[in-house]
Amino acid sequence: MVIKKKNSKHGANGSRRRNGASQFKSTATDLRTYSIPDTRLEHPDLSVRQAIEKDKDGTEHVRYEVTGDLSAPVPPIRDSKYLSKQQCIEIYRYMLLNRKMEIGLENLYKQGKVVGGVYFGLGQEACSCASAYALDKDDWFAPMIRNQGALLVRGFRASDTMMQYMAKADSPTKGRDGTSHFGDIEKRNMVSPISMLGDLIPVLSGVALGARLQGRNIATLTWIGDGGQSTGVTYEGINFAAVQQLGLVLFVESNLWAYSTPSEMQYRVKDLAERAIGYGIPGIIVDGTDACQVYDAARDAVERAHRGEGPTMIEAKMMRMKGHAIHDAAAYVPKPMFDFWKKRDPIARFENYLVKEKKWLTVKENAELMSDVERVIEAEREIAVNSPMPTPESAEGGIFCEDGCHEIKPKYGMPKVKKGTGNYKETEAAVHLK
Ligand SMILES: Cc1ncc(C[n+]2csc(CCOP(=O)(O)OP(=O)(O)O)c2C)c(N)n1
Ligand SMILES: [Mg+2]
Repeated sequence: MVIKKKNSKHGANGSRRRNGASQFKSTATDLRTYSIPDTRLEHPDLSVRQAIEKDKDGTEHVRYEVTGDLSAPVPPIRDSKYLSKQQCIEIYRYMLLNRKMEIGLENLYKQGKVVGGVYFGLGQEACSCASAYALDKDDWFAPMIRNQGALLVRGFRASDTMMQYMAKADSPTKGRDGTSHFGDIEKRNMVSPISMLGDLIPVLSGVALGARLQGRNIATLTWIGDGGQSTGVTYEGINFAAVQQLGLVLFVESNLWAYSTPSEMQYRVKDLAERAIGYGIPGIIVDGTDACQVYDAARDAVERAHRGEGPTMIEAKMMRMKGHAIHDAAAYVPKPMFDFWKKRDPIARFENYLVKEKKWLTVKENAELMSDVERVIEAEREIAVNSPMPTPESAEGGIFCEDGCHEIKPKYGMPKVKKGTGNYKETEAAVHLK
C-alpha cells in the first residue's frame, strides 16, 4: 500500500500548506516521498508511439509502433499468501469458464444470433475472476464490460450472459437490453454496469455508505479501465470514498488501450496506481495476468474495507487481447505487442503453475476439468439458444414500478441516523446564503 517514507513538518492535516503556497524555502526535511508496492515479478518496458508511414502513392498514414524488450522471458506465477490448492483450482476453472463462454459468444455472434455487439475480456480473466473470488458473500460488486467472468464467480450462469446478448425472453432483462446491463440487488449483490465510464465508482461508494448506515462495513468492488479512469466522476467517486473511509475496492484495468488510444496518450504518470497518493488512499500494482497476485491484493483490500479503513486502488497491468468489441479488429495495435502478451496468457500461465510447477493437477485431471467446462458451456449455450424471443406485448411490462415491486428495503439493519430535534427550519439555507 502507499508507504509514506518521510513525514513533513507540516504533516498533520489541519496545519498543512497547499502545494506551492509555502512562504518558506524548502529544505530536505520538507520533502515527502511515497512509494507504491508492486508485486509483479517482471516490469515490461514496452512503449507505444505514433509514427508516420507512406503508402505506395506517397499518402501519409499514422500508425503505432512499439519499442522495448519484446523477447523478455515470461515470469513465474507468484505464490499466493492466502489461496489453498483447492481455491487456486476453483479460480482456474472460473477463468476457463470465462474464456469458453466468450468463445461461445463469438460463435453465436457469427451465427447471427446476437442482437448488437459482444465484448470480450480475453487476457483479463485473472483480473475479473480472482478479484471477484476475493469478496465475501455479503460484499457487493459492479462489473464493467470486461468482467463477465466476475458474474460467473458470483453465481450467474453463462446462459444468463448469453441470453442477454441474444435479447431472449428468459434473459435477466427479459430481452430489454442486448449487452450486459443487468444487476441483482436481491441475491447476488450486483449493481448493473453503467456505460458512462467512471459512474459506477460513486455508486459503489454509495452502496458502501448505505451499508455503513445500516451498521455494517462491506467491501464494494468495481473496475475501471485505463481510459475510463481519466473521467471526472472517477475522481469524485474515489475522493468521496476516501474522505468517508468507505470500503471501495477499485481495480484499474490497465490494459494499455482505450479503444484505439494507447495508454501513453491517455495519462502522464508512470503507473496509474500513483494516483492513489493524490486521493490519500493505498494503491498497489499487480500483474493482472497472475491470478494469485490479483487475489492477494483484492483480499487485502476487502479486509481493509471490512475493518472500516477505507478504499484501495489496485492497478492490474495486462493487455486487452482483442479489439474494443467484436466490431473492432484492433488493426492499430502493433502485432509484436500481441505476441508479447500472448506469451503471458493468464490461463496458460496458471495452467502451467498448477500442472507443472505445483503438480496440484495431473495432466489427466486438467484434461477432465477442461472437458467438463466445455460440457457446461455447451449445455448453457443450448439453454440460451432455445429460450424464446420476448413477445411484443411483454415490452410494456416492467417499465413502471407498480405496487412496490421494486421496493428497496434495508438489507443489514435499520439505518442508524442521529436523532435531531425534529424542528427543521425551512429558512436555514436561505439565511446561510445571505
Ligand atoms: C464518459 C464516457 N466517455 C466515453 C465513453 C465511450 N467509451 C466506451 S468504452 C471506451 C474506452 C474505454 O477504455 P478503457 O477505459 O481503457 O477500458 P477498456 O475498453 O480498455 O477495458 C470509451 C471511450 C463512455 N462510455 N463513457
Ligand atoms: Mg483500457
